[in-house]
Amino acid sequence: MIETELGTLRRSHYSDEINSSMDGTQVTVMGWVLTVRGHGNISFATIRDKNGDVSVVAKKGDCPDDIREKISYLKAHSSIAITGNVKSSEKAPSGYEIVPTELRVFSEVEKIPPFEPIAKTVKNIDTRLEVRPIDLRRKVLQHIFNTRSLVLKSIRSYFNDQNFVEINTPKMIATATEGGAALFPIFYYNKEAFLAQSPQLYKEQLTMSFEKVFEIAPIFRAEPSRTNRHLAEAISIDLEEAFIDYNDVMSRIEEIIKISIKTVTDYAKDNPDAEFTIPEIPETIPQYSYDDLVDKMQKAGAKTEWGDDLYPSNLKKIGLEGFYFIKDWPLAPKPFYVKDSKANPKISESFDLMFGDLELSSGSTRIEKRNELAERMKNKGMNTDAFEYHLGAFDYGVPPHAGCGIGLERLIMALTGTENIRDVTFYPRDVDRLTP
Ligand code: AMO
Repeated sequence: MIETELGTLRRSHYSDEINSSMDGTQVTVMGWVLTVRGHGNISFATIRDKNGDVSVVAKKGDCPDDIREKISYLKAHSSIAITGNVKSSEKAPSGYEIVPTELRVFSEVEKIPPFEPIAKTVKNIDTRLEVRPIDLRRKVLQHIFNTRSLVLKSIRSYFNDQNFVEINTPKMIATATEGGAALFPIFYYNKEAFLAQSPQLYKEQLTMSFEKVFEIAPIFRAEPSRTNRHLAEAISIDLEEAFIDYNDVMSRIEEIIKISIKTVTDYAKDNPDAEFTIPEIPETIPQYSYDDLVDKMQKAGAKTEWGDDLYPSNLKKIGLEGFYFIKDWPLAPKPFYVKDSKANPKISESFDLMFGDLELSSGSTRIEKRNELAERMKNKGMNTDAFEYHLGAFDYGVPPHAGCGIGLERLIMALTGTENIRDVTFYPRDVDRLTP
């Protein structure tokens, strides 16, 4: 009888904690079945755990017959434990194999997965997303999501080292902050409310008390477009700081990008099979003004006017690559909280961080005076009464402040050379997808 319950059995080693010098040691490994092959009197299996793979060789005479037979019938993905003895082996990729003495099959797989667990690429992303839990077992994605987790850890450490306070702001809110069109309405008891597009107003308010704050949390955008760079639910790394302006925020972003690149580079060194395309970063990230780029685009024959958005196709035309900032955007299309340039009221103290034609972040100096903020809202046709909960804070002295939001998924795309935003998102949400 092959046991099926975990009971008191526990793993003794992860795959990477065993080596060929442990010849004869009894170990218990746990994981899921990657591959199985049977040749009459011998069965081979590869078990994968979160750190790597273990080869199991069940040979007639060396291990109980029922275990050898059961192993030969196992299907990929079954979740199992094997207790056995380590045997050094030159043939095994890790230099050792396990000769099993006990097997537990916790959950047997009934289905044939729509793709091999060892598949490097699977053409149709929807096929993968439908069975996301097992898609995420593939090595390519394991590397991406392990890296994503480490990048988040290093960014959090950066903020902690710099004495930022980690905040959490409401995700069910009363008013739009980034323009009205891309909002998800929800029922909030008997009122209409929205999913937050950004922690914008709350993070600004919190600079009044904590000065330096950051939040890493979902933002919700009812994006109507089907692209490889837009999600309906994305993770934003937001920072906001008192007594600084947008130039200081760009310096912080530069540090964050450098730390993130180092994290990915270190990971790739430790995991040579992670096939990332890691970007280079110059000592200082170049800064281009909006004016200069419009000029360049016009000279390159693009049909663009001052005031237009800078479209990816036009950015491509002027050959901008890698990381760069576009700063001093026209004020008019910017959200109401963005400060105008005192030298030229048509221009804002704002920037976007770009990677090629992909926008990774936007940020700005914010307005800190109530009358200016209310004026901007009115000019944009907004109802200031609905924002009194925010405007009211400005009656009590909001410090000069600036900040930005960095899209985590887009950052990971840039850091690893991933083309589709869905491949850096555990469970992507878009126009067509609300499950799994
Ligand atoms: P913005 O709207 O530019 O600015 O968003 C900031 C960053 O968030 C990411 N992002 C997205 N990523 C994937 N899918 C989406 N639909 C999506 N929308 C945004 C991008 C983008 O650069 N409140 C300001 C930030 C600030 O000024 O502090 C804001 O939300 O990488």
